[in-house]
Amino acid sequence: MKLCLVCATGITPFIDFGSMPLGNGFLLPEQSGDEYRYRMQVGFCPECGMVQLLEQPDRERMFHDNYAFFSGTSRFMALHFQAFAEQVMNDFLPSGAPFVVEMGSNDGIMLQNFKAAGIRHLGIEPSKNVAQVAMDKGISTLTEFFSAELARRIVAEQGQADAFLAANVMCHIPYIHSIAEGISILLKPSGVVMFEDPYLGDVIEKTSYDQIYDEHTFLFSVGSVSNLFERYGMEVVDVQPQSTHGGSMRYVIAHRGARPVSPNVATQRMREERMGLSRPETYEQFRRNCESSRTQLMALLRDLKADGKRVVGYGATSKSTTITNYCGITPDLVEFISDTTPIKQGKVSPGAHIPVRPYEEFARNYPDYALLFAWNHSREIMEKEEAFRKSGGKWIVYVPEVAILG
Ligand code: DWN
Ligand code: SAH
Ligand code: ZN
Repeated sequence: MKLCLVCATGITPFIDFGSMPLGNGFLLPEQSGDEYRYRMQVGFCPECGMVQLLEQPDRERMFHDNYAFFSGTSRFMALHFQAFAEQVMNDFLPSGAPFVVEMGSNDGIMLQNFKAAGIRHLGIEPSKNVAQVAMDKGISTLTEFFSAELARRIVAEQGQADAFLAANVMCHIPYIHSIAEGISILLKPSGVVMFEDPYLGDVIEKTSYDQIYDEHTFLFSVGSVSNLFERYGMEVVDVQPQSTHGGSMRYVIAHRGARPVSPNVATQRMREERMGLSRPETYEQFRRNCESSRTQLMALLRDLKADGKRVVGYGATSKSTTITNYCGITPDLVEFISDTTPIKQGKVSPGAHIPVRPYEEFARNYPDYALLFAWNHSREIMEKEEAFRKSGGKWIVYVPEVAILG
């Protein structure tokens, strides 16, 4: 039996995806013979409420010198992080010379705003290629994995932080105790932690099971996050739902007693109870919903193929690795996946080996249908792709339900 990564209670899986490749493991066609795989199973801890992967690849397999995801590929996300940074600067930073630390700073999409405002900052980003983009913009970055040990070193060399920020990375880290301890060491007594990640409640409500892949160790809720940080003398003082990544939650955390606790925290915890997030049956139902979503999507793709229609994927997301492998989508059903990220182009998708091609190939010869793998960016993409729709092109989506838009 596997043990909960937070409280060491024995847990059993509620969904087993079987053998899976790396979510971001795009590979050259000639490398597709010996692809790395691991067993992807998800469990719910009845004791502390944490939803988590039971097994995961080593961190160096996922985050390295050729990491495939560059945060700056979405213009809307750049605006989102600009607003996030403004909130931190306006509402949380003390006057004087504050110090802001961000974990998982990637290409500097968030910290560039602090740099522009002349605020002392430090990014911690182990994937060297994306960190290099940030450093080229003049953003101070350490190319290391954050941990309690690194926190001690930062305090010794640069002092404690007024704000510790993290977006879409806290939920990526199985050695979460070292992270929470590190934050408690690094944060000034009056400091604030703000992080956001895809929200368990949205995943359950929308059957967005593609948020489950190797990098996503945890699916957080206010209940499970509160429990985790309480162990380190901290508390959740506010929660703010976000529309990004298909529904996320921003958690505001401080040393216990340092800041007033917003009523939003208790309200959201009550909602979580009503959604059934602490009941095992909720996760059994989720598994059935995933199975039914898969059946519907495959029936649709097979019908379109039988009708001789061309279907192309839009956005070679990490999430799409879960969809293509769990559903069994092959290159005869989806011709290629269009993506604007140079490092993904010319490669094939993990496991399913669907070619990834530059965006221009999509625009040059529109398919009949575009399967929207980057559904979390649908507003941004729909705005850009008016011409596709006007030409008669239709979108296929699968969150919250399998549907054709057009
Ligand atoms: O949690 C994570 C989030 C922040 O980013 C990481 N573990 C990995 C990654 O997840 P993802 O790959 O599912 O993220 P996105 O943001 O959904 O990826 C969008 C993909 O689509 C990128 O490869 C860029 C591409 N894209 C595009 O081709 N045209 C994106 C947009 C907006 C576009 O217009
Ligand atoms: N914050 C960005 C990037 C999210 S992708 C955004 O929201 O768009 C997750 C990032 O976290 C990757 O760049 C990865 O290299 C980094 N990461 C993974 N483990 C980490 C750790 N222990 N410490 C710091 N960064 C880490
Ligand atoms: Zn637990």
